[in-house]
Amino acid sequence: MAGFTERASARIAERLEPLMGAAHDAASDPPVKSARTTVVVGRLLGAAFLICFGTGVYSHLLQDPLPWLPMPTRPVELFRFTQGLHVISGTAAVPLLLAKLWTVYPRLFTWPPVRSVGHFLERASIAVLVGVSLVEVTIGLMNLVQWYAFPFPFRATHFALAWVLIGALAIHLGVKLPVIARVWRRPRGDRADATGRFVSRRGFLAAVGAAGASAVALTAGQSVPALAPLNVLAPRRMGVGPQGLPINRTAAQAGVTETAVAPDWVLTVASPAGSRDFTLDDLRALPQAEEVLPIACVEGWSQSATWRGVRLVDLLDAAEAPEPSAPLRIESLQERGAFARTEMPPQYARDPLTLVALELDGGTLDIDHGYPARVIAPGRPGVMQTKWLRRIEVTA
Ligand SMILES: Nc1nc2c(c(=O)[nH]1)N[C@H]1C(S)=C(S)[C@@H](COP(=O)(O)O)O[C@H]1N2
Ligand SMILES: [Mo]
Repeated sequence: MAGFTERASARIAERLEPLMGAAHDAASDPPVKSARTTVVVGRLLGAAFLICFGTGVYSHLLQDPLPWLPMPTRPVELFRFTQGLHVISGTAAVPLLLAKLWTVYPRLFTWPPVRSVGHFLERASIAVLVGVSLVEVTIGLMNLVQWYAFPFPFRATHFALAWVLIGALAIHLGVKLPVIARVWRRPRGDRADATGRFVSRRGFLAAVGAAGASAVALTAGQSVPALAPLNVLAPRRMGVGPQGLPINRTAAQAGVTETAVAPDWVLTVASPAGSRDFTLDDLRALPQAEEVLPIACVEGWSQSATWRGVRLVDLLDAAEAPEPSAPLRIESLQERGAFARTEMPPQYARDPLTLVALELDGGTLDIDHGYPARVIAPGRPGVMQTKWLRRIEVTA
């Protein structure tokens, strides 16, 4: 048996040798595949991943708050900024990741696959890093276009894999530190020889840069107003939608086309002090306030709008509810789905900018934007800006 496996592996190694030899030549020969190119692309990719990680953790803390870590409500556009950055750097990471893999791929198949324990750990961390990176950017892009063709929940998976990716990246950087240090220490002039290798390497980096820049330029307009005209790839367009604002889920998709326009609609505000129902006319009779606040979707699109309605603090006052010290429970007319119910930590509930909005940009809320009433609060992800309100509960 042992003899058989030995003979078999010897034969496989024999067959693979010419291939591996060619791969090795390819890895060491073309200047574009030099260590320097790998380090330069790796630096950018590492930066993109770190930005994605930091902004991703921030988004998770907003959506799954830790009780002892209150998140800021200002600046009102903070989440719009961090999430725009998240999606922009994730998009830029795609060409960088492909370029990085291309500069090293022959080495991913070196033979023998494992030389020592250290070598095994290095290769295992790279296998994890490559696999997880590819999955992260792929499901991230699929989420942007709302293509949920995978059998697992997006957010939990994307978040868990992000920690694996950052861990594998830390190990990878530790292992590669000598190479990275060598490249960084060498004086700039010595980094290329005089035979034009520099040009081809520069050409490669320029091509990668151009690919990254166009991927960003053609999508960033979903969150950066100045780039809006260039946005041809992102699914949501600034200014396009009912009342000039994109929609994430329509009233029809949420199954509220009838309940939202029912004549007996009321908004219930409940607290330990009791419960009160407000008709739409009741809400309109309360003092009205106007605020400019963004909808900032986790999927990367965002847009500012002028909202008008009742300040949540005024509504809670009118219902004689105590000042909230625990998360408010907010319920939508929508019956199913993850966003039918949300929780609002007290710092948003007490913030004077938080509105129960009845109007958008000077007109009655479109049914797709949450008619008759929706929440709009400063600094929160779009998914928490609950539409088609039914009930607000202050818990003790
Ligand atoms: N009830 C309910 N509210 C909701 C949603 C939803 O699916 N159901 N989608 C949320 C998401 S993900 C976003 S980004 C915003 C978008 O608001 P808009 O469609 O009015 O632009 O609404 C939020 N409010
Ligand atoms: Mo969203």
